[in-house]
Amino acid sequence: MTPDLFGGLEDTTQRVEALAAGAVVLRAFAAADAHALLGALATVTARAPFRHMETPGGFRMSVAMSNCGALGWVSDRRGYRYAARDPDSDEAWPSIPPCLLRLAGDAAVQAGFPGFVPDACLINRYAPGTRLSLHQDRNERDFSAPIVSVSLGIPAVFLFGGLQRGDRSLRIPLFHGDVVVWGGPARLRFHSVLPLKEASHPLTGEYRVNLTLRKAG
Ligand code: MD3
Ligand code: FE
Repeated sequence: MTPDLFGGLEDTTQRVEALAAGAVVLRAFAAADAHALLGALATVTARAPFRHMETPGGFRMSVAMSNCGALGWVSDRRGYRYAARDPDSDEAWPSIPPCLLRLAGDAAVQAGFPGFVPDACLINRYAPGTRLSLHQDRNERDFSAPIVSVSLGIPAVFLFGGLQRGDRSLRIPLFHGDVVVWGGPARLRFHSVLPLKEASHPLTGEYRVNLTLRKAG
């Protein structure tokens, strides 16, 4: 445990946990870079502010989202897709900050996916009570590339299911600094995030921020 600047204690011990074939949790892998990552993300979200997208069925998503990279994930009444421009500004998405690109590549190497160069990063912001319902990530062109996810701020419980919607799921708590790499046979597994509990973190306040780095195009 490491004392933080705010009188708390943070577990900064890096550990590798194999979750399933193709899925690896790198505990606290991003802990040392978290401050720099959040600073770089503030620059991104000043240009591409968080917004609540609409699902194709007309519901407002409770997770607030933005993107960086050549492509960004968007949802509206027309469906889910990747787009080169932010529909709110009609400008290109900000580029992926170099510290984030480096972290994602390093994490992918640790998990056995060398040469991972993401072109899209979805930024999800969760307030307490926010959830993400069961889904697969299948809008990307090439499922042979993994997805690298970085969790920052307050904790969440992630449910990791199977290849069929009704398969049983594993409950995985994700904490500040945890990085997960999902590739190979794990790439198309269903997953969801349970409603977040009220908490606060010195670097993010009442929020959890999750970054998913993808090769979308
Ligand atoms: C397993 N995000 O943005 S990250 C998403 O915590 C998403 O915000 C969640 O699911 C979040 O699509 C979960 C972990 C994650 C990301 C992609 C996956 C797990 C995955 C793709 C395949 C299997
Ligand atoms: Fe997902």
